[in-house]
Amino acid sequence: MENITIRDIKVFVTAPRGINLVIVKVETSEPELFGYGCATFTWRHKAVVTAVEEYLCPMLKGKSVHNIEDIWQTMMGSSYWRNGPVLNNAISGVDEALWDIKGKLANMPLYSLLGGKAREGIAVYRHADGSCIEEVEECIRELQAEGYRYIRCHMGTYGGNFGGKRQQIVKPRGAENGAYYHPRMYMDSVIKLFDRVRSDIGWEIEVMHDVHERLSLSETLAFTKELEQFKLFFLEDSLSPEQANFYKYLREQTAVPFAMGELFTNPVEWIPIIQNQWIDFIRVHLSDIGGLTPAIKLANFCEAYGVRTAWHGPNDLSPIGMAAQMHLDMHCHNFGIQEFSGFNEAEEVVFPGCPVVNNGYAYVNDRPGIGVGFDEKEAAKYPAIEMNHSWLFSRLPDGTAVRP
Ligand code: GCO
Ligand code: MG
Repeated sequence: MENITIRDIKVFVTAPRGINLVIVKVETSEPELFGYGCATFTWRHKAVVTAVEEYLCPMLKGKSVHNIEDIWQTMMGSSYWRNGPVLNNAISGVDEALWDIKGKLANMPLYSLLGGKAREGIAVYRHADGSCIEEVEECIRELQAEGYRYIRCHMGTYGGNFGGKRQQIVKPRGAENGAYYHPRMYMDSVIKLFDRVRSDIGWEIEVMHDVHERLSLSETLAFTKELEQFKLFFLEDSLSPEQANFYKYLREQTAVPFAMGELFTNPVEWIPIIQNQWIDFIRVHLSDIGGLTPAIKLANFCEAYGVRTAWHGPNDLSPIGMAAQMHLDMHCHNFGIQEFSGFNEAEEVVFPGCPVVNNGYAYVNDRPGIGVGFDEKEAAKYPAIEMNHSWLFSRLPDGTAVRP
């Protein structure tokens, strides 16, 4: 096989929908051959850019593009301290770009390179949110009209947080600013919401909900017991990764299916909950674990334990990252569902070849590799922005800072 080497690695930050996306481009010794990968850690994007430019690029220049596994392992070990979100995202950018290049060399779309299709379309779910039940229901109906059958339902976003206003939260004197929420009010509002959704909209749709790490073990237990009657497709991130082992107690006491993992960065976090079958869906954020190479292994590991995939698909993920995981969705037998946050018009211009959705199913294109391009000139029209971090400063009524 002809040796093709890495000539240069570039990083771009662009915000076509007001969210900083980080894209890595790996250029090769063949002028027309390059690949793109997603390295989006939007809340620390500058650190990811530095990691790629200052560490990975100098280390990888001149290396053969063919041996992705060797490059991945080398990148992982090269900082000695590893498995953190900044470096994993940087690694993912290079890793996905190398898979893109591999597909181009093979002249195959990634799913085909991985072994071919296990299905023809990718079932996706969308989010319905609003400030009251009626608004959420309106949103659900709009999504149904567009053909979606899986809908994640929220009211007041994560933690039922209405900026602390609607909940009449009593705070102590001198309480810090923050995104206040009240666990009991939050849980009650979600139960009311699902009660109405099932009676007004019916049982035809599959529903899910994201707790976003807002509850304690005992709160989650009580919550799931009440939720059982609404037959959720899954309940997401009821506990934080730091408490992943507590899933044991949930599993023993409730029939609600669990999805977990968008914050995972280290295999020690997912191995026990999969091996013990405490969760039903793995939801890692691909770039946060280091890209496609570890995700393929993780998906196969999950298959052995009957755990299905539901990769994280928020809007702080580039269309390249979304397409990369959709190739896994096409290929992996144990695919479950794909979260999808849509693309706006600007993203579709900046990233030609975005996956398309029709009647609740997503489709990747059949171009070689990941199949999504990156128009550098168009991207430059949407330079990096200062993002609003305020929602991340989550607090309990007495002002205690908690996970967002
Ligand atoms: C989800 C999520 C996201 C995260 C976001 C953080 O889609 O399930 O929890 O919306 O909050 O990716 O930046
Ligand atoms: Mg989530």
